[in-house]
Amino acid sequence: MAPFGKIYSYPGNFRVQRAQVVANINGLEVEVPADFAMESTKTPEFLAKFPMGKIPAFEGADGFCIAEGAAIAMYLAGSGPKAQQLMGSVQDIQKRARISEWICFAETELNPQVLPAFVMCVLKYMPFNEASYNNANNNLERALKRVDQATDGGKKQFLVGEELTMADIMVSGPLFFGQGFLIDQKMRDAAPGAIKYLDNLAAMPEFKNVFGEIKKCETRVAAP
Ligand SMILES: N[C@@H](CCC(=O)N[C@@H](CS)C(=O)NCC(=O)O)C(=O)O
Repeated sequence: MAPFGKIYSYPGNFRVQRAQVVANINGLEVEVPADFAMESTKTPEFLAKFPMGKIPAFEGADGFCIAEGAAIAMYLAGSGPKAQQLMGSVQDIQKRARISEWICFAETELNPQVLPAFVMCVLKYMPFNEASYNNANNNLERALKRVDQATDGGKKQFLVGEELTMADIMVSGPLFFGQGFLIDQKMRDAAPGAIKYLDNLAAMPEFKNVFGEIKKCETRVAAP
């Protein structure tokens, strides 16, 4: 298989893991170089390709460069034989819109709720702010209930239609990640259908091969 491209990132980044799930489904060889160093994102060479200086950042074997985790995953989804399954067919504009709705949901209703606790309480890069912590957790609980409802209490295996799409891949990434430190037993008990849906996805080889065993915390991280 000829390499399709590289994604620059530190290891264990759920935005990259989602893209790897998509690449594998489409049979695309995408490398995540092990020698990546965060400092390299501020070099003139990196900034020339990725002006925000952030990761994940994708560089194609053909020279095409694109940033933003969701855009990278969507580019990989559209670049192989499973494009229609993952993104919906161009004829079925409503299905495509529904998949886009869930992609936007993941990026705006899940990622920003999961990350504050990680940055403030796990990495401790930012000072703890109780209001932001509580606000993010309340919004995350609300979003989990939305997933619970959309999957009919975990009875539906996929969010859109009867097969795996980008909706499931994008939504599950931050929730798999969040279960390790924030989505604790109490939060899981409030949205059991959403958790059943996630457990079903996690057992699929497409996810298991990339995310491995999903870690689940008993109690959420708190103020340091
Ligand atoms: N909107 C971007 C955000 C990416 C992001 O915030 N990346 C962080 C690491 S997780 C980063 O590169 N930070 C370096 C910086 O802010 O200079 C995406 O969804 O991909």
